[in-house]
Amino acid sequence: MSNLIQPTQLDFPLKSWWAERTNWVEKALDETFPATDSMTHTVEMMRYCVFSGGKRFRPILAYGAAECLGKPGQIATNAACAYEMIHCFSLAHDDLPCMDDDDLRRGKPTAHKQYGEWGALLAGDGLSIWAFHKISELPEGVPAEVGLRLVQDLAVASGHDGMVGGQVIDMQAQSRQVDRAALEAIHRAKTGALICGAVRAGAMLAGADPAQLEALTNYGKAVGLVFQLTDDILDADEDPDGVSFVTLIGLEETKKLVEESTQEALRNLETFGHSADVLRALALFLQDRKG
Ligand code: GRG
Repeated sequence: MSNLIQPTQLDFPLKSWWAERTNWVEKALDETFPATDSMTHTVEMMRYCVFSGGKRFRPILAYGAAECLGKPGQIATNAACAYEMIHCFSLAHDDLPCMDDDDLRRGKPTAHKQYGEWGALLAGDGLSIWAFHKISELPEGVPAEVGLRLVQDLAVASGHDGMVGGQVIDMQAQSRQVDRAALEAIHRAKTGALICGAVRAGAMLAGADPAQLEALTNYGKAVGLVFQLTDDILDADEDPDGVSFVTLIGLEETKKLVEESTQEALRNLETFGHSADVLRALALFLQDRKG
């Protein structure tokens, strides 16, 4: 298909851009939970969940959305921290024996292997609660109504209609058959909602108008789906019988869906100029990601 937008058409320095913003969010997270001699055991455990080598993809999207609208990415730092805190809490809980029962995460002992089940639970709880404080700390000049919407959005993305709800359906699906529509619904809620929420947060902080917010929300939904589909592809060898698109529709069909959803993401950026190249580059990177 000759009209597909391909990575080579973009000349965006994604690697260095990403590395710089990773530093921004990690510095802010470090300041939020400082590693001092007198830090409590709670902070130590929360730091363990947050500083164990994640890609920081959700913060990266929040920064990208803000910059797409011509604002300095830094305005999204508190929101970026909040979405990363929710993400890290979800991983600590997901790894617990009552859910995935994993011993390793990012090559290191999972939170419960390091601190026991109560430690992983409470560190996750602490992160999920502080995320709401962090996102309510607004950069100068951002109206309080935007702050309210950010808090509500974070609750929607991570709550019963978003990540938690998706995880519940996923847990139920382990013991019953799911069809393609049900699996897509799980993916969109469990993984996609937080990814889309991060995009929307960056956009709202940058003062997106309703049309821009709608376009970026659609972009966020599409990349959220691509993220989970590519996760299914990357996990296919490790868990050949798991609840995944590769198991359900096969590798080739899953790759086709990745390509279609990537193009859907890119179509939603058509009304934006070169400032959206960062989001285009992120969508294209995601389509071919190897980790
Ligand atoms: C128990 C209240 C309560 C909530 C927990 C466990 C849970 C709800 C949700 C789990 C959601 C989950 C684990 C989704 C998986 C998403 C996913 C693909 C994670 C991997 O994300 P990456 O690749 O990870 O961005 P890194 O390591 O780079 O940060």
